[in-house]
Amino acid sequence: MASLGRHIIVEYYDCSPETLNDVTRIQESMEGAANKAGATIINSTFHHFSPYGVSGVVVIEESHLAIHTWPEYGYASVDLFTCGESVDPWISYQFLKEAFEAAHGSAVELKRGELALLTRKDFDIKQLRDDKSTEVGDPIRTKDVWFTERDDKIALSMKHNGKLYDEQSDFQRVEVYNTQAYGNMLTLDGMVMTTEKDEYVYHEMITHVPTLTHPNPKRALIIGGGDGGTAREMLKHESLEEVVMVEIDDKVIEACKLHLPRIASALDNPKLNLIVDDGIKYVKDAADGSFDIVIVDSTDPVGPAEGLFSVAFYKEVYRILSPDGVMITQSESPRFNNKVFKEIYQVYRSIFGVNNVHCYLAYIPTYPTGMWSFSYSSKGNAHPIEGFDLEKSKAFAEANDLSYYNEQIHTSAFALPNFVKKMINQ
Ligand code: SPD
Repeated sequence: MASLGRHIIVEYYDCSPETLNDVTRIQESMEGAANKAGATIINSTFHHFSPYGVSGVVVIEESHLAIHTWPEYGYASVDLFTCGESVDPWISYQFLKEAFEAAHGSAVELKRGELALLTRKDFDIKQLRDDKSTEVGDPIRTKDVWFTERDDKIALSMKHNGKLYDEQSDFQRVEVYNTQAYGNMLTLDGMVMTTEKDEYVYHEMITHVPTLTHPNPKRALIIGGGDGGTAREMLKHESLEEVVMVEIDDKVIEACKLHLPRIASALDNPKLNLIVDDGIKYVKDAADGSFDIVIVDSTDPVGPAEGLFSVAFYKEVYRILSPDGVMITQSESPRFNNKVFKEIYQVYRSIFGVNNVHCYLAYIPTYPTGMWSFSYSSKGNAHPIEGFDLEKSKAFAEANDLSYYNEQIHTSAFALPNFVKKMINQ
């Protein structure tokens, strides 16, 4: 052996973009490549980047295998670094070429630690280790596969055990991950929509704030909300005579019924009028004054939800609200989505009037920055705090055993930090 290690620097071209964007498959392939070459895996860690790309490392007893992928170019760069005679990195090279369906690849082998250039130092191993670590046992194997949602400044990662659902619908990429900390999680185009463990915050706050404020709500409309959480909360209000939900993407409904059944539990409730269609069109065709509450439970303002953040759409919502009607929207994170946040409040005020638009906050750990905002806009005089019936709200929260919402949360949610007030000139 003329060197301590062999390092193959690899380029794979014209690979399958889908494979290169699938963190679970990449991890399995890299671990498979290590096993096939005769290596012993110690640990591995893999990240998926939003909107696409995967990075990861497999640490082996004989050194490491590392990867970074650019699905948009069908390109992967890989380092295969092994020490010792028993592992052949070229076996890994061939294995990965097939796994990534690469049309062609190129590789350069470097000798690392050429023995001719090294001088062996004598030292007593006992001086470097404590007594316990001199006992050689089985290596501890850990596995880290991460989903990451990020923009260019902030990232949020969650470790997961794999993907349960992955479909490209006509509108967006619909995925469900089994996360280790938050249970099953729905993502749309790589953005976290809801998780089993913290969904209640969003769904209780988007629903009960307007429904317990409006003096006498009878008809409610949910635009979006395909996971079913908002509908589930809405149906807890027995005084409502009609709840209509219009979701554009039946794949979202399918994914949630299959893998987030507690959130989707109301989707088959006969009291819910579930329509799979374009919410913008539905609102445009609805009669004047036909709903007391309209909840816009949208994704972020990219892709299919973009139109749900437009002036024209909000004007139509205003038109279909009854005289005391209330519109609620999820209005993004003041810190993370600051531009959209400021803009939409200007738009709401131009339509509903400066004094009829209120922002309230809730804390959702799996959304970027954890601080999430909702807008409350009333067509009439239904003020969210003045004259608010605390007793009714308390009784409702208790009777339904709610996890986040109560009468104190209702009123305190409208207390805004100064930086948020400033952003919306309040
Ligand atoms: N970035 C997260 C925005 C999520 C808004 N909608 C969530 C849908 C839950 N019903």
